Amino acid sequence: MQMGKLATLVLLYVVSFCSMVGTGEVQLKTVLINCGTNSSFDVDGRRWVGDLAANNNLTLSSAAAADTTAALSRNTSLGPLYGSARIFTGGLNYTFQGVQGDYFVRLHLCPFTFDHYNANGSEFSVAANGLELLSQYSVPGDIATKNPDLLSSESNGSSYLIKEFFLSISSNELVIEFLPSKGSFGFINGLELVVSEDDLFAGAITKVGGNIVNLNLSGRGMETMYRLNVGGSQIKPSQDPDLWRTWEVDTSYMTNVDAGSQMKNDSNITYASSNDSSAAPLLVYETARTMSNTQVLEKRFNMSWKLAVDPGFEYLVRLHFCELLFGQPNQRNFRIYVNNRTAADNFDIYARAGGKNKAYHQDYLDAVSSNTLWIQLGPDTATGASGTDALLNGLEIYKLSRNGNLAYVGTFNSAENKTNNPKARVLLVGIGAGIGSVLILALVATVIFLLRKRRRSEIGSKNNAPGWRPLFLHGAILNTTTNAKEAAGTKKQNGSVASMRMGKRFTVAEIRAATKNFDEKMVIGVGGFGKVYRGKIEDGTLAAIKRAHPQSQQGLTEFETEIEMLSKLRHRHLVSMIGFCEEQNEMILVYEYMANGTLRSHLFGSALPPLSWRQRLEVCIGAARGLHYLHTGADRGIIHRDVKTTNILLDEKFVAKMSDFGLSKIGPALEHTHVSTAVKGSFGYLDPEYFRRQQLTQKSDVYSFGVVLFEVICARAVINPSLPKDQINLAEWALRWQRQRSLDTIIDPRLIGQYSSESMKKFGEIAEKCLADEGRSRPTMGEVLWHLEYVLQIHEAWSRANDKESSSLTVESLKDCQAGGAEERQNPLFTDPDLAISMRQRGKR
Ligand SMILES: *[C@@H]1O[C@H](CO)[C@@H](O)[C@H](O)[C@H]1NC(C)=O
Ligand SMILES: *[C@@H]1O[C@H](CO)[C@@H](O)[C@H](O)[C@H]1NC(C)=O
Ligand SMILES: *[C@@H]1O[C@H](CO)[C@@H](O)[C@H](O)[C@H]1NC(C)=O
Ligand SMILES: *[C@@H]1O[C@H](CO)[C@@H](O)[C@H](O)[C@H]1NC(C)=O
Ligand SMILES: *[C@@H]1O[C@H](CO)[C@@H](O)[C@H](O)[C@H]1NC(C)=O
Ligand SMILES: *[C@@H]1O[C@H](CO)[C@@H](O)[C@H](O)[C@H]1NC(C)=O
Ligand SMILES: *[C@@H]1O[C@H](CO)[C@@H](O)[C@H](O)[C@H]1NC(C)=O
Ligand SMILES: *[C@@H]1O[C@H](CO)[C@@H](O)[C@H](O)[C@H]1NC(C)=O
Ligand SMILES: *[C@@H]1O[C@H](CO)[C@@H](O)[C@H](O)[C@H]1NC(C)=O
Ligand SMILES: *[C@@H]1O[C@H](CO)[C@@H](O)[C@H](O)[C@H]1NC(C)=O
Ligand SMILES: *[C@@H]1O[C@H](CO)[C@@H](O)[C@H](O)[C@H]1NC(C)=O
Ligand SMILES: CC(=O)N[C@H]1CO[C@H](CO)[C@@H](O)[C@@H]1O
Repeated sequence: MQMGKLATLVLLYVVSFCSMVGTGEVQLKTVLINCGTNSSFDVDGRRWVGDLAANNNLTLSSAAAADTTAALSRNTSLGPLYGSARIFTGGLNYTFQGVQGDYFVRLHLCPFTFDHYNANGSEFSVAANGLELLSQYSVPGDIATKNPDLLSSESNGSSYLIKEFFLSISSNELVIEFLPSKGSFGFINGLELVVSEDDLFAGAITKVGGNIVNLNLSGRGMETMYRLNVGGSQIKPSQDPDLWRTWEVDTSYMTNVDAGSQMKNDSNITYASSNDSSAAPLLVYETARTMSNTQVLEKRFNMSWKLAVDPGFEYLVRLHFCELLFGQPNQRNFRIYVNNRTAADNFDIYARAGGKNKAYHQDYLDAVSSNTLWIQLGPDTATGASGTDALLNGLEIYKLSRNGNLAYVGTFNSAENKTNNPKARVLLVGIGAGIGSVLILALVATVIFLLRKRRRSEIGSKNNAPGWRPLFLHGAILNTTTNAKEAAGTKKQNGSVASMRMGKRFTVAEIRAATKNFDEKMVIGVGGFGKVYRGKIEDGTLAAIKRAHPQSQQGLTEFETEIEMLSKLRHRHLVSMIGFCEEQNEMILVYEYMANGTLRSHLFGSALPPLSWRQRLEVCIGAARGLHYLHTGADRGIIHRDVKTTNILLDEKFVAKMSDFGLSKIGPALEHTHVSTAVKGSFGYLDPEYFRRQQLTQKSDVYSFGVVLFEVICARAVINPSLPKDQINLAEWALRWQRQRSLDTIIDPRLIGQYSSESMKKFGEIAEKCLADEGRSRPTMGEVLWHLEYVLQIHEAWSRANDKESSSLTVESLKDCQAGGAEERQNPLFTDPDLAISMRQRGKR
């Protein structure tokens, strides 16, 4: 009561600029409040006015009389704003008259210890004109989320944060309402309102994976989650003098900083459209990041920003672009992914902005259910642009309110955890609430701290590399010195995760012993990657030991891919890995030894006895089964990318196994039909569609496998330049004969007499289908497998009738065929192969 009578304190408030709004009312353009003091000060030409200073326009609610103002008398490099605070144990309203329109509202918060108030124990909620901005919010908790180091260090002015919101105010009045949690207190150091006069977020916006919508912010609010100057340095508020925004450095949000290289403008930049000028200062567009390496495994992950967000909200993603290099369109076309979905295809900055050095921005809207938002840029090789590099200048992420709420309270809600000890409780709540909420700007007091933070986040970003790459790889390969020790350790503890997933870790000494110090006589193969040796490992087991060229960058990449793939894959028809060695700059893989070498060596060019028709069929079936597993076994499937007869290995029982996963790729995600990639593979086997469009699908493997099928029956090289022109390329040549239904003319003469023409006819049809021009007309590996098994059955029936071949078939592989066959045959679509083929042909028409 008394408090009420003490009355509404009408306090001083200074406006930096005033202008007339339509109705004749005064519109406040900038409001800068220094809380908990009556002193004012100037920074960067702007005046911050004490909330106790005598004047009008700001109304502090009555209860404020009970508040404590803290003259913190601390001298931090953070400036005078953080030298005072208003501390409240009950509700507190800051009411501003004369605010109408779009405003950035910033809450400046800097933890402290004052009297018996320790910011550690503070927790409060904030609403603006009824829109909930923060709920049960703990400043130290929020800081700790971003940087746990800070929690243990003293939170007494060493860091501060600014929570920034974008509000559309229609009522001419803004009430910012603070409410401490029960038994706790709240504080505020500064309040900042900056009007945004342009329609900063007006207009159409593309929903990721959907239609174009109009973003209507009336009645809604946004919280700035991230504002990054991509490829450049931090931009201070004073360098963005219209809206006084801070633009952070982007590196700590990149999953791989090395993936993007920085770039600067070489001439003046202008805005693409005059109404763009407030979107970002030109400084943002002067720097950019482009891809530094176009040879990475998965292009989509080339430049990736991984941003922690609160789940369950819609986010506005604003990308700032400015073409700094090319003077014409179609030089740099790329693809934009938001949370792994394509937001834009064939994005050409030059075309969209209308020229070089034109500052331009593009907005996307996406609902996010997880607590991470991925922004990824990669080349769009499908469009035939001469350049496929991607570029980004700036990135902003805004969280949109949902049902009048911007606040996110983490999952922490349990009564058990909410003890009566206010300190403990608040600390826990702080952490819980902080999990989802994100500190928009954690600026740091000292350079030392800054450096520490950067180092941390860099380490963090390495460890947070996209999940499809085994984490240890980075540590292991980048850190060879410590690995010698680790290796010894891993050897002893057999059950370690690494050894389970990866097989044994060998020392170089062991490898040298196994290969007689890399004796040339032990070499059993040479490839792009390096040499393959035969060797006896400790228990006398024979192994194939693949050693990468020491300096080969390609080797490193393929080595990583191969380990990654093989560690995921276990299949009877895939060569399995026994272990690896990475020590003293060596990259060595140890595989099971395949006694009978490559399929090719049994087809032609060697003195080895020819394979029988049945053996050839079994080998093809085994390889097909391995590929079928690759395509369908893993989550998204894997594309081998280098299917050829030298990559099909035969063990002592002539069981075929696919090998060499150095070029393999994870297949396209469900919503994509292909993976864009530079063309790799082997001539003669290369899918022409893949070559033309540079889009990799599982059907590219099917094509290569079709070539393998022809190679198996023709027993000649896929490319033989010494032959007449029309015969050089096996695929073209054999296909011509097959189309004339006279494949018999060109098959390996050593097969003659041991096959039924029925089985050969079917076999030729399968190969022909695999070589269809368009990927979608080709069968899947599963269908190929099924048809090959059918061919084997025809052959078996025929041999039984002719009693020509008795039982060269190994019992084991027969069992294998039958088991797999039964599984495939359950598919009602393919009860009869002829039916299946004719159905596909109908589908084509
Ligand atoms: C405000 O200023 C007056 C003098 O101008 C001073 O007496 C008073 O203590 C100040 N109040 C606070 C809270 O700093
Ligand atoms: C925090 O700063 C205040 C004001 O400068 C000082 O009184 C207090 O002792 C400091 N607390 C700690 C824990 O350093
Ligand atoms: C506060 O620090 C600034 C430099 O950071 C210095 O110029 C000033 O004298 C200091 N003030 C006090 C009261 O220590
Ligand atoms: C603050 O304003 C809201 C409505 O705008 C009101 O419900 C609340 O009681 C006010 N709080 C105080 C402490 O005046
Ligand atoms: C805040 O809490 C943390 C964790 O309990 C503690 O280490 C730190 O000293 C506290 N800070 C202050 C200023 O009391
Ligand atoms: C925006 O929504 C409000 C109601 O929420 C409506 O009154 C207004 O007309 C809408 N504006 C536009 C441009 O659609
Ligand atoms: C980069 O652009 C800015 C803004 O237009 C301009 O001031 C600066 O001179 C440009 N830099 C170069 C090297 O031309
Ligand atoms: C770049 O801008 C500066 C002033 O900002 C101007 O003096 C100069 O002529 C401009 N250069 C070009 C090439 O337009
Ligand atoms: C911006 O300017 C362009 C033309 O320069 C115009 O078409 C567009 O409507 C304007 N956008 C807004 C939001 O004013
Ligand atoms: C208390 O919180 C911790 C983490 O903060 C959580 O693991 C635990 O399950 C919670 N207790 C209950 C009963 O929910
Ligand atoms: C996007 O891809 C990354 C990397 O593979 C993965 O970690 C993340 O979970 C994916 N996010 C979504 C929303 O699917
Ligand atoms: C509503 C109100 O009191 N507005 C005042 C804000 O301050 C300007 C001058 O600074 C006055 O002219 C307004 O009347």
